[in-house]
Amino acid sequence: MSSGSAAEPDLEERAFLGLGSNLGDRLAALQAAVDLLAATDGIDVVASSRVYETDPVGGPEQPDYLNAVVEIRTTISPEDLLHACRVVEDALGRVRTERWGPRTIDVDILTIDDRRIDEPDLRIPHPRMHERAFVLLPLRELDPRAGQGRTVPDDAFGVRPFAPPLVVPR
Ligand code: GSY
Repeated sequence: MSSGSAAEPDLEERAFLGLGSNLGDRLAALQAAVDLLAATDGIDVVASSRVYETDPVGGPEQPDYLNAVVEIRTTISPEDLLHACRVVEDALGRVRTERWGPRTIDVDILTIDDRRIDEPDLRIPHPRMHERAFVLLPLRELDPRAGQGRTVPDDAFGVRPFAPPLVVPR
């Protein structure tokens, strides 16, 4: 949802968010996250990758994930964007227990234009995005230059197309 006056438009930035779910109705959770993000002031969701089913990476034994990446335009600060992602996670019933444990929904900021941020709670670009095929493969559908020159570790674990792109509300 856009905000800002016609006289003085807010500066828009292009960002990519990684979505993941491995509990409950995983596809419904990813779509609900897109809908809630799109309903947030200062965030326009413009595109979604396909949805992939992926073997879990790290943590305890846990169910397979569904992962996707969405592209947004945003006029809010990185800190407010992080807050918005957490509001969406909370609204969809995410319980924060184990760090690498299963979750109903995960919304991670991957990049915001060329920004580099290194705060304890907010590291942009996401520090592990280039090591994770479940992030890099869907991201490259939307931004073919992402992780250029790096080998996608797609043989390290399974990343399988599962569903078409999530519906982007207009
Ligand atoms: O990093 C987000 C949560 N997560 C995932 C994930 O989204 N997909 C896969 N395949 N493995 C994961 N391990 C963690 S933690």
